[in-house]
Parts: sequence; C-alpha cells; structure tokens
Amino acid sequence: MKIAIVCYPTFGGSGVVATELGIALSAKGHEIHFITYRQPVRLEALQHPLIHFHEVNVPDYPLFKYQPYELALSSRLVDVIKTIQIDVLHVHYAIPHAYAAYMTKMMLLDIGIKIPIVTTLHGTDITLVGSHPFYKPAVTFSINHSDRVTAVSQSLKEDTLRLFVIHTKIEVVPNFIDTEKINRLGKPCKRSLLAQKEEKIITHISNFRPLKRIMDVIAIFERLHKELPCKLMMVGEGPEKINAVAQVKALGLEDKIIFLGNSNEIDKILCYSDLFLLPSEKESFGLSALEAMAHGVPVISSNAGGLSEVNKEGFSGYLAPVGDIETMVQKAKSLLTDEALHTQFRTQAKKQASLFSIENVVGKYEAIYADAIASIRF
Ligand code: GMT
Repeated sequence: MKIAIVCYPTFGGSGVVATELGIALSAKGHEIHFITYRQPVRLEALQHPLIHFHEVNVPDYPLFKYQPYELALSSRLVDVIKTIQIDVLHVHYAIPHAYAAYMTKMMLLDIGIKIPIVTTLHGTDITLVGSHPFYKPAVTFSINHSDRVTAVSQSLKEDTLRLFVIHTKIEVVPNFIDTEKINRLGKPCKRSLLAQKEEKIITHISNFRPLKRIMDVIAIFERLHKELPCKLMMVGEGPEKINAVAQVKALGLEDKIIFLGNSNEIDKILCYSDLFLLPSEKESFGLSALEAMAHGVPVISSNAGGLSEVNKEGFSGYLAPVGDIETMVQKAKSLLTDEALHTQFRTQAKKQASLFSIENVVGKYEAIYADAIASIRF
C-alpha cells in the first residue's frame, strides 16, 4: 500500500507512535509518505528507501494574525496524494489533522479521486483541547467524517463517546513498542555516567505540561531521597520546567535532580533507570511508561485515563489516585529497598510491555487500512 501519514513531528507521544508505525510499515514493504511541517524527531533521514518526507510550508503573510496551517496542509496533501497515488491517508491527533484530511478528501473528490481517511485519537485532542467549545463542533465533524477511527486505549474511546456525539465506530488499537529493538541495544549500560553506584536512578519523561504534575514528581523524589540514596532524571521541555527548576533550587536538590531537556537518547536513559514516575492528571495511554517498562523499569503512576491498561498494578509497577503522593512514595520505597522485589518487578515490567509489542499492532493497522480502502470503492 501507499500510505500518507500526518502527525506532529515533535517529541510528543502521538508523533513518536506515528513515526514508529510508518517505519514498521515500511519494513513490511509499504510505501510511506510523512507529511508534516518538519521532519519527525524519531525519523532518521534516508532511513529506508520506502520512507519519504514531504514538508508543509506555511507562507507568512502580515494580514494574518494566525497563519492558516490547515490550508497549507490540505493543499500539500492534495498535491502528494494526487501525484503519488496514495491509497490511504492516516492522520494522528484530531486537531487540526482530521479536519484538514476531510477538506483534502473533498478537494480530491472534486477531481474524481477517492481517498479514505483513518483518524487516530491520541488523548489531549479529545480530553483537553478537542472538547473546548471553540473546537468541539469541528472535532466532532472530523471524527464522524473519518472512514475509520481508532483510539489508543479503551479509556480514550470511552472519553470520546462521553464528550462528543459520535456515530462512527471507534476501534481501540493500543500504542506499541519495538521490544526486539530494545533487546538488541547494547548492554550493560554505563549508569556510572549519571550516578554513584549506590544511588538509585529515578526517571520522569514528559512535555512538562501542567497535566503531567511535575511538582508531584519532585515532591515524591524529595521524600524518597531522605530515605535512600537516589537521583532524579527529568527528561523533556515544557511550560512547567521553569517552576520545577525553581522548586529544585529552593529545596537545595540541584545536584540530585538533573534536567536533561528533550532527548534522542531515551533508550540510554531508561537503560540506566531503576524506577519511572508518571503521576499525570490525564493520560490516555502513557507511552513513556510503556517505553520504561520495555526497558525493564517498573513504573509508579497515577491511575488516570488509560494508565491502568498499560501499567499493571502490583506487576509492572503500582498505581495510585492522582495527587496521592504518600502512596506513590511508599510504593517506590518498597521497590527500591528490596532487591529481590525490584528484580521481580523488572522482569514483570518487561513481560507486561511485551503485550504491546509492535508485531501485534502493525497488522491491526494494515487491516484497518485495507478495510478503509475497500469501504470507499463501493
Ligand atoms: O502527553 C502528551 O501530552 C502528548 C500527547 C501527544 O499528542 O503526543 O500524548 C498523548 O498521546 C500519547 C500517544 O498516543 C499518549 O501516550 C499520551 O498518554 C497522550 N497524552 C495524554 O493523554 C495527556
């Protein structure tokens, strides 16, 4: 198949999922065309002869207070789909991608070309931004006019049906991870680069938005470090970072809490890690938790959204209600102070992650594409 993929090219989970999916599909012989405003961060240039990247440029015009990205995207989509004779268009994150996809479909129909649209809902496009009254009618319309709709967790599917009036079937296709690739990575890792031998390494990775509850991460660590030697790796960039850095300074923990910024070395960092923290207020899936588990890192998370579908209580880690720092500290302590238990959870975390292995998921998307293509032919 010739598949066009639209996503955000940033470090966010939806862009990572879209990119890894495209790479996996190309390995199965499909021709993949990424169409976005920048090369996706996890996409290496010239990675595979079947992978192509088409940049969307939005010309600056002083009359516009807001530059019309959807217009530029749908025009570029029309151009690429027509020229390359794309079979199916898969858009990740509803806003504004599903909306631009619908306009693309209509413009192509006008010249006699039919293109099916598959929309994957990722989380905040539904639970936060998409349900805002300013966007809701357009998001509802775009979901209802997609040929196939998928959600990355059962929880997100339920949120979508609760927040919008949807009459299109939503299929749950969970996020995935290339467990084989992780197993192939070089070990042992050089954890001495980050911490002393006796120090446990705790990691948090996110986009530092308020819903990630960064202050909870710091509060949990502050309590833990009073009881055991440890260090905290904070990976990512975002609006809460400035407050987090100030809080770390106020607590005098600058030498224990390290801010690593956005990183392309997530595999290395997770290889060094003993525990992963994700106390989010909302989380449709929690891809970073899955990545940690695939590296054998147990997860202490909140039980928000789809996290309980990913992190299995008492097996790959522990879950607690949002804001329940006390429970998270106690659970983290129990894991980090009991060598045998920690080793057991490391193994179990990997086992739980293997349920989300890429091989189980790529076939589902291929079937959805084939179904979407068939649906527009009749
Ligand atoms: O976590 C974010 O805020 C970024 C966002 C994104 O669009 O990349 O993540 C969402 O999609 C990820 C991939 O499907 C999920 O793993 C995240 O749980 C989800 N984030 C939220 O629901 C807050």
